Amino acid sequence: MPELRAVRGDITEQQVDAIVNAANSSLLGGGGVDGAIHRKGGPETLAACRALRASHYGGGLKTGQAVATTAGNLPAQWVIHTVGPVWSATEDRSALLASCFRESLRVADELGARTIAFPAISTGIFGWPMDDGARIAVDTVRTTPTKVEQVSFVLFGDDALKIFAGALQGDQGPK
Ligand code: AR6
Repeated sequence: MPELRAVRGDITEQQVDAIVNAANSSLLGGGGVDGAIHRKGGPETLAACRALRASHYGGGLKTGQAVATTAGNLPAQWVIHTVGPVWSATEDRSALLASCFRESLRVADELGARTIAFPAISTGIFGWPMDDGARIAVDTVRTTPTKVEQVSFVLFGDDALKIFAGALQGDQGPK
């Protein structure tokens, strides 16, 4: 069971083995976390993503799946790209969001990563409500067997940090 923590910050600055990218299925970049990671990762990361598209991921990466590349110029060693679901008010896509966290941990184990940082996947451009996204993130990481020793949730704002800190405390029993 890894140590879980919530920190305020920019995921591209994390000194961890692997950072997780809230990507899209093209794997070729976008806005939000994805844009920031590609800007700082640089040409090596983009080239690795292009190579994935040219090989096993010709059709792109499916929602809920994860795949790793080099982190290029980032302080981390690897970027684990995962594609979160777009929020829907009419369809329950929670299993796909949970799958992003589970699959990212599986890939981290394959790499031998011991420390990993997640952003609040799907809670930006993809519109997922932060409190529900935090609950799914924390519950999934808590219930996924892994060799990872430390999982950091890296949140951009104070509100998100508060919500994740609450989700982390929530399961520790009555206060
Ligand atoms: N560090 C940490 N958290 C961040 C950072 C950062 N540098 N930048 C944004 N956030 P988003 P999504 C927060 O939109 O919702 C892209 O175009 C942000 O405040 O990055 O999964 C992709 O290519 C929010 O809480 O990811 C996809 O098309 C959270 O990270 C699409 O956006 C996630 O926001 C994915 O959308």
